[in-house]
Amino acid sequence: MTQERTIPTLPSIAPISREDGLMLYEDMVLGRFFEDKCAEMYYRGKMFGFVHLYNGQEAVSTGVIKAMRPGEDYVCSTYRDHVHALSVGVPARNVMAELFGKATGCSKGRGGSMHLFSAEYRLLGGYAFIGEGIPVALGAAFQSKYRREVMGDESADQVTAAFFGDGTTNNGQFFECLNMAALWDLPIIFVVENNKWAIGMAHERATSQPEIFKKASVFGMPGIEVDGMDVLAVRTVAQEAVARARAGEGPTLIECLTYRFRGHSLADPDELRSKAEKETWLARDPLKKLANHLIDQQLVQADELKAIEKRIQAEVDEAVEFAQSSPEPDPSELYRFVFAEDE
Ligand SMILES: Cc1ncc(C[n+]2csc(CCOP(=O)(O)OP(=O)(O)O)c2C)c(N)n1
Ligand SMILES: [Mg+2]
Repeated sequence: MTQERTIPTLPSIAPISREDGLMLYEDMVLGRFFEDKCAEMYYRGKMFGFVHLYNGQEAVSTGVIKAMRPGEDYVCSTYRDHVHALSVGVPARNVMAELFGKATGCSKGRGGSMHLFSAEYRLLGGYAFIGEGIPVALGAAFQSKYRREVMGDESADQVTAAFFGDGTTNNGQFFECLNMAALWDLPIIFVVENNKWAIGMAHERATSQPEIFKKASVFGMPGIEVDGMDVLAVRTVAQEAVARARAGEGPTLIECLTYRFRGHSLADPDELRSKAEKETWLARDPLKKLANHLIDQQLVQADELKAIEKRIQAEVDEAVEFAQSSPEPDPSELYRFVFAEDE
């Protein structure tokens, strides 16, 4: 078992409304059920290629993206991208179809699991190379600022969120982009999903300073650590960072302490992590944490949450039917979408 860090707790969590609580729960359930369905399809031999699931990390995607203006603001992901795509609003059926390589997929069947993209929902992509998305996100943040300040476009107040893992923070792009974002006060949030592992490499064995949020300070940027299993805590921190970015006050680094409940990818037998470590984190399941909180606060009743789960399961099942019955991309269109087309 790798060394445990003390989980930070926010001094006061902003009260949540019933409406927001249900919205956050629904988004996390969608992420979880979607990924469980992917695992089922993969192990039944229906889905191929590398598939990296997000189970356990849902509070990060939901907490950050739902604090933004999903579909208007920009989100940049990694190869672990299904749930980010769902949180920004890409319909589950178009994400699932992409995983089946179908023409109805959000990347038109050209991308697959690691390359989800949606111009409509401003999802800047999933990326197979680690750190590859960070400069892309930086560019999106730069163009918002440029359009607003140089071209006088008042509507260009979009914020960009770049998601990436703990292991990725040892790569050069991370430091280069932190530097430029701070130098130019860009409207960007760097969201580190510290799940303690980079495939089979434990975080503390790979980095000289395991507390990643502290790396922000050398760039003069706020760095915050947050319990990445607590969606309300993530959301509170993200709301502050989004407000700062939108107000032109520059970037923030948020380190979310989280854990993946499955192996690195569906091809990983997950034999390196100890049973004790896995059990400790499974007991902190972010879905259960939010459900218990909403029930304790008497904002919802258990059967309302059950009804949401039932509805989402039907949505995920429908997504698979849609994906399976969708056509393959037409071979005559092999070279289409390599370059942008005029509308
Ligand atoms: C540039 C580059 N180097 C190496 C790899 C191989 N690789 C794939 S995943 C991974 C670990 C990344 O870990 P982390 O950033 O913590 O993300 P997580 O998988 O935990 O979400 C590595 C090294 C890669 N994809 N890209
Ligand atoms: Mg990791």
